[in-house]
Order: sequence, then C-alpha cells, then structure tokens
Amino acid sequence: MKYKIVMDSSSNLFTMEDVNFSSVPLKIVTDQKEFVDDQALDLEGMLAFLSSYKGRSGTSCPNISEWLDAFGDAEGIFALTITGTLSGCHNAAVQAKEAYEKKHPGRRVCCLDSLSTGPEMVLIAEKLRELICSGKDFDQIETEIRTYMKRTHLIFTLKSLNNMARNGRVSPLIAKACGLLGIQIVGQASAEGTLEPLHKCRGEAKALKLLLTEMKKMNFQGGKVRIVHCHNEQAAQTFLELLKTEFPDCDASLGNTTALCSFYAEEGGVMIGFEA
Ligand code: X90
Repeated sequence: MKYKIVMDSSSNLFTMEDVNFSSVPLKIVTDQKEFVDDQALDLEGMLAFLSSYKGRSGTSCPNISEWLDAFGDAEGIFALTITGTLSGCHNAAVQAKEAYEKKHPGRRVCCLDSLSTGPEMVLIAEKLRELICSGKDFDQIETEIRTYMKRTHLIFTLKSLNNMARNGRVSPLIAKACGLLGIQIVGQASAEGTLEPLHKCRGEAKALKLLLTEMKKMNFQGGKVRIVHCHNEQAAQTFLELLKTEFPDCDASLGNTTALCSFYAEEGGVMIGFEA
C-alpha cells in the first residue's frame, strides 16, 4: 500500500524525510492582506506587518478540496489535524476522507484529531513514520497510533492571549491577566482539545521551571521532547538546558513556530510536545 502522512500547517512542519508527506496550509487573514502558512511565506514580514496592524485579523482552515489535493494518489492516508474543538480543520479532513474513499474504492483515509497542535503533532507524525517504515498494515498503524496519542501531551507558556481571545478560542476572562505586568501563563492542551491554563506567573524564568515541573507531574520520564518558539530562542534554549540537566539522554529538538502558531502563540510563546 502506498502510504502518505498529511498534516495541517499548525504542526510548524512543511517537509518530512523518508515518507510521503504533505502539509496543508492554514491562513492568517486580515482586511488588507492574507498570509498562507507554507514554506514560501515571508514569516518575519508577516509578524512585522501584524505588529503594527490595528485592524481585524483571524485565521482560516483548509477546505475539503485542499485536503483532497494533498491526499494525491496515495492508497493509505493518515490525515493529522489541529484540535477539532478549536478549528474546522478536522471536520474538513473528515469530509475529504468521505469523498476520497467514495471516489477510490479500496483506498483508505484515517483522520486523526490531535486534540492539540504544534509540536505534539510532530511527535505523532514521527511515530506514524516509524510505523509505516516498519511495514505494518493500515489497521495496525491506526490502532498503534491511537494508543500512542494517549501518551503525548502539549504544554506551553504564552505572554499574550490577545489573538486567542479576539478569535473566540479562549474566554476573555482567561485572557485578561495574561500580558499585564509581566504575567505570563503556563498552560496545556486539555483532554478535550482546548487551552487549559495551569498557572499565571510573573517572569519567564519561573514559567520555564514550572513547565518542567508540570511535565513531570504528567509522568514525563525522559521521553521525546519537541520544542518550538516564536521569537524566543533564549527561553527555548534555557528550557532545553533545564531539561537536559535532569534528563541528559532525552531526545529533544528546537524549532520555530510558522504562521499559524506564531499568530496564536504570539511573540515570546514557547510550545512543548512530549511523551509521557
Ligand atoms: O481554523 C482555524 O482558523 C485555526 C484555529 C486555531 C486555534 C488554536 C490555535 C492554537 C495555536 C497556541 C497555544 C497552544 C494552545 C493549545 C490549545 C489546544 C497555539
């Protein structure tokens, strides 16, 4: 069977080696300009535009035909999406699956709602690749990936929840304190796929320590860790050092948020996907 992994751009990943792969872009939409979250985007240009732009801004998810295009001519597709609780992405992927399977009898699409986003999706995609490369069949891969997804988590620290609140992705009440007087939140993707605040803290150093404490509470024992940040290399590095002090052998990597996660995590945000 010819397999393919298709994932939306909230994963911050445009390519993946050793496997058939496509990223389906979300878009950042303003009254003046639209930004497509793909490899061709001038991300710094977008962030500079947004920092001085005072009008409305929001996002839009890929539609059914964009998912269908990304499925291409693969026979076994794993379509992995940002949480369906906060985005229409998963719903569009499910409708694309129905159309695709009807048009091509025998071909299969498995839609996976990450109930999360960003670096947690990367862990799931890496596991999918491992399962595909080990020669398992479609149903086996689906069973094993769903089991794996129970032990991956997303935790983050954000300095502003403005864009989340303005676009109805978090309640204004939760957003209110964040960003004032150096207050930043530490939060997690909840089991329902929503933003769940865990702590409000003053100062980044404290937030970074709390992230690791929370990870250990969630049974992190040195598994894989994927870290991304929006314009905050220093915090991401500091976190990585904290992590390596306690778990020197852990497989951890650093990267940047692309358009969608940069828009919602905002300047200074750090997101961490990990295996418990
Ligand atoms: O369909 C769309 O327009 C996309 C909407 C996406 C809304 C959520 C994006 C979250 C990005 C922010 C920090 C982590 C929050 C985790 C919640 C599960 C990243």
